[in-house]
Amino acid sequence: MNTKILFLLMAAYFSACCYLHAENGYELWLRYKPTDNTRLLHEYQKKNKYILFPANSPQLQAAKEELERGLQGMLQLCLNETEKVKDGTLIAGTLQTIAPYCQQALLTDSINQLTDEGYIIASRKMEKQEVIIIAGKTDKGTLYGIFHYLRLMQTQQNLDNLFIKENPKISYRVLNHWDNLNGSIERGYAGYSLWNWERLPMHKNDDRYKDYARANASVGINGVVLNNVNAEAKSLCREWLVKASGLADAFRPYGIRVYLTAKFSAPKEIGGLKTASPKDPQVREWWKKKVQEIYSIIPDFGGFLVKANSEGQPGPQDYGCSHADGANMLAEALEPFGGIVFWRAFVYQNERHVDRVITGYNEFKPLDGQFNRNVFVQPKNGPIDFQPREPFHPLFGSMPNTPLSMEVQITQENLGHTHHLVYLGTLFEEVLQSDTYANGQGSTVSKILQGYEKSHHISAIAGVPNIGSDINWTGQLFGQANWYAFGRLAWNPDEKSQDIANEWIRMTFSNEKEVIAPILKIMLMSRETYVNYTMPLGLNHIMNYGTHNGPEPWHDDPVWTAFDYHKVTRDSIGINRTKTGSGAVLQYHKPVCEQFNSLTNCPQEYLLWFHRLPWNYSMPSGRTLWNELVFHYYKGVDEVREMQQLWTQVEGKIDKERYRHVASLLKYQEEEAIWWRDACLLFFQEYSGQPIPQELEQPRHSLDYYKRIPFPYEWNGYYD
Ligand code: GCW
Repeated sequence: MNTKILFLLMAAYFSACCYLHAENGYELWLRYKPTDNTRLLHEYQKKNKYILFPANSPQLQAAKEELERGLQGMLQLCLNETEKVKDGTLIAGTLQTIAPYCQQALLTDSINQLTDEGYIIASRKMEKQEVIIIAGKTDKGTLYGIFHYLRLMQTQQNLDNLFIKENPKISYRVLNHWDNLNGSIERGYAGYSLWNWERLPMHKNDDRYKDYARANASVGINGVVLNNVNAEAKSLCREWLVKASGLADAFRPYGIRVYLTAKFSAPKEIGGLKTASPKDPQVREWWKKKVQEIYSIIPDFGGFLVKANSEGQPGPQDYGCSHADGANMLAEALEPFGGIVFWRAFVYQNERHVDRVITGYNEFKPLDGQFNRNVFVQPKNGPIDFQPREPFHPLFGSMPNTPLSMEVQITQENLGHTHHLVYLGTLFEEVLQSDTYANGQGSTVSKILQGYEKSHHISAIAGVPNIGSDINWTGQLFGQANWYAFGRLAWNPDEKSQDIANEWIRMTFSNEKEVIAPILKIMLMSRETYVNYTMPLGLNHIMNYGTHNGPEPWHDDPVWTAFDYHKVTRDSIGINRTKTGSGAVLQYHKPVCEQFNSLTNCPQEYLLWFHRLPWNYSMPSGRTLWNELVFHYYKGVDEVREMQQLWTQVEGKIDKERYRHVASLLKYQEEEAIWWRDACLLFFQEYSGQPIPQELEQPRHSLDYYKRIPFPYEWNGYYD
């Protein structure tokens, strides 16, 4: 072969390798790149020289495979299996599989005290040999333990003298996919649904399913609702159940159960009955039979998620029955199999004179204690609808006799879709750490959710994911951090969002300080930045009516309009929800109620949520309300520019591909932030009649221009 051809072949081979190794984000936070700290590398290699890990179940096999992947990637070690303890042995399993070693290490009692999903990671000296034991009470616990152990190395922690004992603080940690059966995703911005219904159930051994399950298991997510809450009854037909069983099979080794949404009218739509009334014995019987059928196809089926009498969905109220009547009918059918009902509390009236903020509480609070023991009532984190900032939902702390699950949104429906970098860990933490004062000081939402574990032996947190068929799963790479943070907070709702971000950065990018510091700063400021340039000071729901991205405070339609949310006039802006207004503050316990009610004590972030104020109202900063609003909108844009600057600091320190991806989206975000700022201020200025100070960069276009331009992505789902 002549040298020229050889050279060309080599060049082709080389570029193919580069292509294969290009960082496209597919590996998420499970990249297992070689440990670049030589001291730690040697230490890790020494401690993982031998593996004693009898894996006799699919979950243990999954755990072992993950361990192998991690050790190979990070330490370039193959699993060197041993049956005898030697120096540097990693022992993993359960009391069934590694009992003698646990006994010898005096760990048996600690393991017995674990919950079903808990684990221990402990360094021990055994027969003078250094070993590390990873033991769960169950196979699943061991799997979680392995992920934790790998995370220690991914984040370059010291492995000396380990003693980690972990139990999840919440037992149901569930993703609520809004995936439609035709492959589209309601409010999904990262491509199409991962579920390939056409190929299911035959083609279930798809790596994409496996990698999805690995990612979930790595953060402890143990349930996934496969389909949209705006449900189709046909998902409960036998044919579709069989398809769903393929996914259940694919996820089972990773400790994940599948759930389905249940359309309340299913007995009519697919069961041939004349009614779906909970009062009708035939209807109740139909659900029982349907549930039996489901368990015959999916033996570990999780249960149902239901959106009823909300935004046009059918429900028990259609038959003069309550939410509890409806939920209990399904709960009774599921109970013999250990299944659960998640009954959503996201309801509001169509009458615009009723304050939307108070309706969920008003409908559900009177039903406290009337639900079966396998029912969760599931409010969203706030009382409106996944806005960039809301006070916590007043049902938290008000339903002591009914386990509540909290639903958060990971997909950025109202937070800039996938073009805006917004780390949601801080948003989730803000609501989890809000003090409800239900049982005195310290009754945070987090404690309320955890408390149901003691009182009702179940507890839950749900998240609407941002996952789709895009190669990097979430569209914007930083969307991955929101998936990650959701899982970590569902496992332990008292974890700090900052620590979670730090961990994610180390696993996703690098352990180098120069990389961590700027990215951490970006992440921690990003949510407040978004609030600043879109809906500061408690404003909300002024985004585009259809897409929910981009400003449309002028939206005025016969149904719900932006005016219902800001109520702007020439005199004032905001909504009076105090005791003299809609009374929403009264749904909170004292002293929260008094705090929100008082103009001077109300946190500034919620000011216009609870109070209606004149434009010249004097703010604590000394500015008028108008000038304060201007200040926030401009600050938001400045902060996006700061985020861009910070991002340039990692150029050359991380791979080109992901660097460029994020840089390009940050530019896009800046453009949209300016759009938000200009459009909102020009619109509100029509009412305030006050100027945008001359020294500030003036709006680029007229209000008329902003009202005319199309929204970038006309979403054509549910509302069309
Ligand atoms: O705010 C709305 C969303 C809908 C969604 C609904 C809900 C699934 O815009 O797309 O429907 O919330 O949570 O049920």
